[in-house]
Amino acid sequence: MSKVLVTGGAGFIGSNLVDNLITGGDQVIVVDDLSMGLATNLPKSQQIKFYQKSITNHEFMKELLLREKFDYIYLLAAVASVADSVERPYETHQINQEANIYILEIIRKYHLKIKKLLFSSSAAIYGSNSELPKKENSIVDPLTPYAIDKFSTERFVIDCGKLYGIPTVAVRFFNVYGPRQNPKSPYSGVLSLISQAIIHRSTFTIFGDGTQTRDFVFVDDVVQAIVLLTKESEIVHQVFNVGSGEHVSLLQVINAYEIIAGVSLRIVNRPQRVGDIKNSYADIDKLMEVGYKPIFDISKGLKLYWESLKD
Ligand code: UD2
Repeated sequence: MSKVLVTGGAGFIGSNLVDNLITGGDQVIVVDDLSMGLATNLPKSQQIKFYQKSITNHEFMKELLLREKFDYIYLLAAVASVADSVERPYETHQINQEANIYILEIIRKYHLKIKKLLFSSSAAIYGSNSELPKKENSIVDPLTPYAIDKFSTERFVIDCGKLYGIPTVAVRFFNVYGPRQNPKSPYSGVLSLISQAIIHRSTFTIFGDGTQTRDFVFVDDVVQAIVLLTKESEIVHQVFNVGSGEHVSLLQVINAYEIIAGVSLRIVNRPQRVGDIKNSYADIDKLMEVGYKPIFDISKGLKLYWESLKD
């Protein structure tokens, strides 16, 4: 049994990870301010302790880290909306970078003996680089406060990990989707917005002509990847893309979803969003070399997602 900290553990990816850890017998401590997450996302279990706190609360985080002596730490808490980071660059920086550096600092200063710390970065760091598929050593071009914070924290986590002998790893998520994705903001993941439109029989807006492509990766595959990277002690101070390794257009995804849900979406077309990337998909060879094997293709993943929404 390991003791694990998951920041952002009540959120979309975090709560799916927590399910997996609980099943594996771990003791899990969740820190989440519920800005996007929901307490009801967490399974009812003696193995979980939940703190509704912001990771920017230094006093709380320091006390928690010194008291609990974690084996593994997953840094998933973030303001995930790129648009929000453009509106509030300083505030989102406190969460997306500063709070994470503080956690590293406590580990360094107090010589905490963790087995692995994983930081979740994003495909956003590749910015306008049009190279496809994106490799971990492709040129990065972070264009927004969100992407800048993700990239610099990634570097901190990896290079300070090396410098101070802290076992760390970072991952760059592509377009993650699946149960518990929150459709609350217009900048939420497109598949959560399409789901909403299907459920409420409302219109769905396609920005652009719908031929833009994305690497949609089902959340269970993401959980598989991040658990593998933390538990494998040999893997340190590296960054990995986390995607499905496949890419589909928005129109193809909509079509597949319509068949699964048995409905026809009412679609409105609007001009392409400013800064929208035309094509994005991950080269996942590096991740596959260490044992990752994506299990859910888009139609399998969409079916499971749709089932979870019907429940
Ligand atoms: C994703 C991430 C973002 C960042 C980026 C990196 C999500 C939610 N966002 O942005 O955080 O990491 O990748 O490249 O995972 N769309 C519509 N109608 C809608 C909503 C979206 O047509 O109502 C389009 C949108 O313009 C885009 C595509 O669908 O072309 C996917 O949009 P998204 O917001 O799900 O994800 P993305 O790739 O812009």
